[in-house]
Parts: sequence; structure tokens; C-alpha cells
Amino acid sequence: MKKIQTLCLIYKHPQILLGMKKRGFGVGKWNGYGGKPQGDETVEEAIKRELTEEAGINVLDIDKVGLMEFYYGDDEDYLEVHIFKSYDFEGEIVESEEMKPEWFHIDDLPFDSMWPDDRHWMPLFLAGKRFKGKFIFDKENNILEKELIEIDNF
Ligand code: 6OG
Repeated sequence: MKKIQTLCLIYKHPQILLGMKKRGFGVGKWNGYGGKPQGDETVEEAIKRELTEEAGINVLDIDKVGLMEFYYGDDEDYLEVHIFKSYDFEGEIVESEEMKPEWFHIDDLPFDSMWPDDRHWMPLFLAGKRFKGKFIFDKENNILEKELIEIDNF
């Protein structure tokens, strides 16, 4: 079964905001902010809410840049992750129970402590491209298969 998820990276050149996931899925990894839509929320509404709940900020612009499918081990479910970029927000970034925020220089991203797919699509993200992909992971979260293509638009 498909599970929809959202992910947003705030980009203030030359830095990107990541959060250390403090609990749940992906704990101990640096990642963008995000989560699943609730009720009949759109992915755009969901990502805005998650950024408010998890970082205490209100994003002023969001642009969908990526659409990824992730398959894990022999899990029957797979994730469809909608990836967004935001350049602007209002409010003061705060640490939450879920995420510890930190700005990283784009030349010094902590890929060793991020999901292994990120190092593949991040160059496209940073170059302002849009992309679609599919990654299959084994039980240790190593990449077994990957597809990644640049697209013009969604
Ligand atoms: P909660 O279910 O805890 O949010 N996510 C991934 N992010 C990246 N960069 N790579 C992956 O590759 C991912 N799989 C899931 C989506 C989970 C958050 O983790 C993201 C959500 O933002 C496998 O609410």
C-alpha cells in the first residue's frame, strides 16, 4: 500500500536547514522537515503544518521539486514522498520534541548521517532542478536499486 509523505528543505543560500530526527522513523538522521498529511489535507497544507509544529515557523513559499518512491526491505508498504523547497519563512526556528534544527553549508552536508538516497538527489535539488525517482532499500537501509530522472514539471 502507498503511504504519502512530505519533506521540505529550507534553502537560504549557501545554507540548508536540516533537523536531527529525535524519535520515530529515521531517528538519529539529519533530514528535512515533514510528515504525512492528516485527514483530507493536501501535501502542501501538510508540509506547512509540519514546519509550524516541528520548527515553529511559517513558510512563505513552497515549491514542489521532487517526487520519490521508497521501498524498504520486504515491507508491503511503500512511501511516496513529495519533496519541497522553500526560500522564505517567518518566525524563530525552535527545537521540538521531534527535531533538533541546524543550518548546514551546502558544501558540507552531513550525508553520512542522512538517508542514503539524499546524496543522489541533492545535487539536482541544489541546481534548481525537478526530479522523480524510485529507491529500493534492504533491511539495513542500503540501496538495492535506484532510478532518478530530472523532469521539466509535475
Ligand atoms: P514521520 O513519519 O516521522 O516522518 N523520509 C525520507 N526522507 C529522505 N530524505 N529519504 C528517505 O529515504 C525517506 N523516507 C522517509 C519523510 C518521516 C519523514 O521522513 C521522510 C518524512 O518527512 C528512505 O512523520
